[in-house]
Amino acid sequence: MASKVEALEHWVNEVAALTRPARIHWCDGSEAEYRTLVQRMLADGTLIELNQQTHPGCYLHRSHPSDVARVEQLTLVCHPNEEDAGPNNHWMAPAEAHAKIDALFDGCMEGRTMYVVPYCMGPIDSPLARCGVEITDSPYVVANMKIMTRMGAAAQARIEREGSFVKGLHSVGELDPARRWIMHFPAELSIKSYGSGYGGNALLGKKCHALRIASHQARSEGWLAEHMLIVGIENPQGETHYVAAAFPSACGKTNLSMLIPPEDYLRDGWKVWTVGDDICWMRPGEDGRLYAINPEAGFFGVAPGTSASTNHNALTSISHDTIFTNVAVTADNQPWWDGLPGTPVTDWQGRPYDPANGPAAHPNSRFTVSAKQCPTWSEMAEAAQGVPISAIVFGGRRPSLLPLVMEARDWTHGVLMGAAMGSETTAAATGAVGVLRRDSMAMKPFCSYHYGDYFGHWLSFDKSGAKLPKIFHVNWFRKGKDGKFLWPGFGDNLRVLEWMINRVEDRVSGIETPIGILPGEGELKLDGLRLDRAGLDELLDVDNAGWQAELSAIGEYLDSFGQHLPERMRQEQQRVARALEDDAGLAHREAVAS
Ligand code: GTP
Ligand code: SPV
Ligand code: MN
Repeated sequence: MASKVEALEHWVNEVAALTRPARIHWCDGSEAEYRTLVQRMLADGTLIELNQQTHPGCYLHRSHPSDVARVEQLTLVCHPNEEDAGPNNHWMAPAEAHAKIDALFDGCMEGRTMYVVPYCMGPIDSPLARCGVEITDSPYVVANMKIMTRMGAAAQARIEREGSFVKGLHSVGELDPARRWIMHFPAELSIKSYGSGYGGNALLGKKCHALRIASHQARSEGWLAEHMLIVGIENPQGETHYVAAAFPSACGKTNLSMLIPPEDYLRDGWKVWTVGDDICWMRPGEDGRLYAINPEAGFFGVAPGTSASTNHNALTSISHDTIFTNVAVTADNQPWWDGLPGTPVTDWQGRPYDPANGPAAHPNSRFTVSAKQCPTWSEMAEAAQGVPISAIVFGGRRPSLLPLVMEARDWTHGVLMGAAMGSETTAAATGAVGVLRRDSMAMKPFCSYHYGDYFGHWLSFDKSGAKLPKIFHVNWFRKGKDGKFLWPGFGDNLRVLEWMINRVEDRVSGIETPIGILPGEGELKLDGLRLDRAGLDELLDVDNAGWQAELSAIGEYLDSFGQHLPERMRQEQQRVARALEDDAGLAHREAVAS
């Protein structure tokens, strides 16, 4: 049997024999290595220097215009058994998939450098962390992996100690959408990605490893790998509650994870601590609570909309040592997108800016920055045991029906709320934007196995001795008749988080409704907010007829998971549907009686 060290070498040699690079570079993760890479990319035009007076250490990368987002239709999970992929994934048989993509990898690195990138997802000494190695021919990917993960010698040492790691093979290929695949082999703990240099397609530690491979591992090992931010909310008494929240791509995770409290909250001494902005791995601790780590070390955040008024912490984080991808630039070479002052002169494709060509910065333009640069970065983000989670929040872009906030009556109801999540699609993936689709637990693009089994896995955490977090659902994106958002959002979302924590601490009682517990009169602190009574009523309204239709749509959606759907989910959907019918009946009898 090959020794643990040999396992890695053996695989690297195998890949080199297939891709035939001119050179192999083993990354040590040092600053010197990063600087050398940057210099090389500046020389060949992969990176463009931004204004070093205003933005020291900041560079711009322009991706191929057809390679600007995740590509869900080209993203496959390759389980030996098709059934395991479920209707929520695209599937291909492993042998066929390997053959298809290996043909593309054949000789694809000729004349180029192959980088071997060992990385650790999570604090390097954490038992919850997991390691991987990405082999790539893209120095841009290496530089991003350096920022986004614990990359280099320490990770390699852990891999050589443990022996097991996720194998990720990546090549930018020809950047031709017709020769592009993002393939996952969960049973082999391996990923093969060809033909894209963009974010979630190419930085394999992120969505490919930390969500798709990890969700499969988590299922068999009894933990959860989720598309969630982690934020600590410290009250004026110095008590901190950690909240994990799942919103689909471009629906507010980064913003909520680093929110700035409204003036009066700041004055009272509230503080917010960022632990993670995109991915959360959690498992039950000895005391029965769920403990979470952020497997990442940086932020790959949406640039448009990031401004001094919406997310000052993000703006401060990206004022230096940041890689920008597909943003616009100003006349004095500063990065620019909608929400920033200044005027764009060059668009994201490097053309003179002309509004006729669309927005100056691509709607899915991004920044890559070390989490350590965030003013609210929590020291607990480095804690090996993770942070205890008090509340789990689900939410999406729902222009109507879904109230500002509601609480699940128990874990089973909460799992139904997560499964029923819907959201309007965004620019984070290619395809139409603004189309409402179900996106259970914000994991539609990332759960690598059958959603029915995934709901069952979620339900399995509800067992004796468990001290589970409360589950909530929020909607920051409800619109009024004028088409404008009813809720101010951003920093003011703390008002909703405070209510949740008050519920966790049993300080407020809420109001029970058929769809869940909503804030009672006066329980949401709204002083100083420009929100009229009618707006608040609309935000907290329970439209019985609308909800009955929603429950029936949820029932149909659950049906699509067939035999894999746990019976408890079906029963829960029926319970809520019945409660709505009873409530409508009651309201009708009251109306007749009066
Ligand atoms: P991914 O990185 O793709 O997973 O996105 P994300 O979930 O981290 O979303 P992000 O925080 O980057 O926000 C995406 C967009 O939503 C930005 O344009 C934000 O300005 C906007 N946004 C975030 N929070 C709110 C909010 O509370 N209200 C409103 N109206 N918009 C918000
Ligand atoms: C998302 O789309 O949810 C992201 C960006 O966080 S990417 O890394 O491209 O997946
Ligand atoms: Mn994301």
